[in-house]
Amino acid sequence: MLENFTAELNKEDLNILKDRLQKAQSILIFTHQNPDTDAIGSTMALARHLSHEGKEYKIFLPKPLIERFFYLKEQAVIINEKELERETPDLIVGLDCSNLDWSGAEEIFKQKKAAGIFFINIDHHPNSSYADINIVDKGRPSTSLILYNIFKVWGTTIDDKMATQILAGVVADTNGFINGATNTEAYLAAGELMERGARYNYIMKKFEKNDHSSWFRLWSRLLSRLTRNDKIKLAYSVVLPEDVEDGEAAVLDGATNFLSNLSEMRMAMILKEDKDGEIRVSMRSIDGQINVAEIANWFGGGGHVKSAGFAIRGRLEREGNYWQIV
Ligand SMILES: [Mn+2]
Repeated sequence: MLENFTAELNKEDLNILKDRLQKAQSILIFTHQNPDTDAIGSTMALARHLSHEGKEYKIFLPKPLIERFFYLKEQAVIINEKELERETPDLIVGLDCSNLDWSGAEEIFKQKKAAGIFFINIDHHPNSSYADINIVDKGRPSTSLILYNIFKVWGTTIDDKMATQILAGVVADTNGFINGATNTEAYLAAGELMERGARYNYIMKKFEKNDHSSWFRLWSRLLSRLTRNDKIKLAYSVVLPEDVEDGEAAVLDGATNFLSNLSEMRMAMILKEDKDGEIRVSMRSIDGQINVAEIANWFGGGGHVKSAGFAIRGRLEREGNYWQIV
């Protein structure tokens, strides 16, 4: 059914990827920092494939996996930055990560590149092509779907758990099949993955995040702080450290998606201050004219034309009707 989608992938790159995965004695997988569902879903789907193949691999995550993603995880060795420094894998695969400074361990990865370790990059963001082989397609709804198409070309076994990992990435990156990334491929692949046993209802339940009792308190604060700059048509609000119990990226993305419903504005932005003195900024282009990926890249972040983010050090302070970073 989806041959037309797999046709867009460069077969030569896929052969090199297959060959490298087969020959590697040790593989390291990484994704972007503050990983979202597509980052974890695609990472775990590749991990599951490697387990089926009897390959040895480790996964780098700058922070421990949060509870919301437990249903996607594999029994893999997960290493932190300190442990990453000591690793000397034959092959490093990055998933859903647009450039190395978004990995959470830029310097270490650059050292490994300089040491001659082979890098492969699989992603659907505007991407810096940091690797030796770059399997990047900006038109794809999710990185997990690129991986799915690679697996189909290879004839890889896709069991129900792997189908769930892949579909979770699609559901999250299409915001439940409603945002601009939603296309025919997303729907067709979702149907195929459900036939393969993906737990669609469970993914949707996890995705809706209605189980947070702190959710309403957060939303009421967010809306009370909603600020509009009518001159540049920017709507923004802020999340302070005391508003959220855990540092879930979902809070940020959900809120920015909500603000992007303000159709008379050109751009929506949420600034979220973390307890460790970092401010994470999530942006959406409402009119599609402002390229928020360019703004994010300028601040060392990443993302898409219509949806992007970055992080800076600082604190948020109210100044009259406005908020400023101090
Ligand atoms: Mn993604």
